[in-house]
Amino acid sequence: MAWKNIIVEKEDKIGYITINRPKSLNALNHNVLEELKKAFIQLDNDEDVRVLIITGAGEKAFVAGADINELEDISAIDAFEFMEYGQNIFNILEKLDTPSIASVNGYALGGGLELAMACDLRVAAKNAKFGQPEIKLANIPGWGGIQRLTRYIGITKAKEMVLTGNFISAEEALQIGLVNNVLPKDKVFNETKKLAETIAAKAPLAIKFAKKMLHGGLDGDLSTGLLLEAAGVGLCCSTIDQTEGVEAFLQKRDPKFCGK
Ligand code: CO8
Repeated sequence: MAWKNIIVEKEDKIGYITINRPKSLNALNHNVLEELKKAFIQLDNDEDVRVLIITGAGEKAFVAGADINELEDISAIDAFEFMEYGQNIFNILEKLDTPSIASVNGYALGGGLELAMACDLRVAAKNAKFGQPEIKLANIPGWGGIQRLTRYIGITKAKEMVLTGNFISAEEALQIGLVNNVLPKDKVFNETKKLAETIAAKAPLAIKFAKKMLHGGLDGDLSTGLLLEAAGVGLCCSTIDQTEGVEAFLQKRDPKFCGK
């Protein structure tokens, strides 16, 4: 497929998606979202890809939000449908069997933070800034920015970010649990890659079930989550990779996982 707004690459079990509109700080319009959806599904179905890394092109931004040009004069119904459309794509990303990491190389604002939060992990450059500034446009986040932010950082800080629209630094994002790591700008991509390689070396079915049980548990109550976990352990016990993992440990060698 010829991509117009994103760059899609793969190398050594890692799929890379770069949002490529640096002049607009990688703002998300309909076309970008549609391409992202196709890329997520394509790379998730690619057996050679075990982890996705998502980043933004250029020096300044991961993604500076929804493309505000598309929001001018939008009707209420079109805005509602655009929000549902984006939610659906970010839900797809969050629930992919293939884990994803956002390499946040600059601003992650509005839809940009919502995209980063739909990834499983987030690694940020020291200069990155995070915010849900929709309130400054007299509106509110609509692609999960209220729901996911509250789940990640708690009600107190989420309310502050959503009601003020203020940006927070990468260091603060680390302190409040919004990102997994903060690194100097020139190291962030390589360190994200190392993290991806660590996960890519694990058994993919165990990764898939860990994600499923985590999200299934979050959507329900504790006892349902615990039941899912127990069932997930049982499922992992049916895999060749789990037998290999245990045998390799007992034989004091590195495991060779086959993905079955
Ligand atoms: N959409 C479209 N273009 C953008 C966006 C965006 N979200 N962000 C930046 N750009 C463009 C600028 O217009 C500018 O274009 P040009 O060079 O043609 O003038 C270019 O990118 C560079 O931006 P700046 O000159 O502004 O760069 P600065 O370094 O001065 O500032 C900021 C960087 C702080 C990131 C600033 O660009 C900014 O505040 N951007 C907007 C951030 C924002 O509000 N994001 C949320 C968008 S809304 C959203 O995500 C959900 C929508 C919910 C519904 C809302 C309905 C109204």
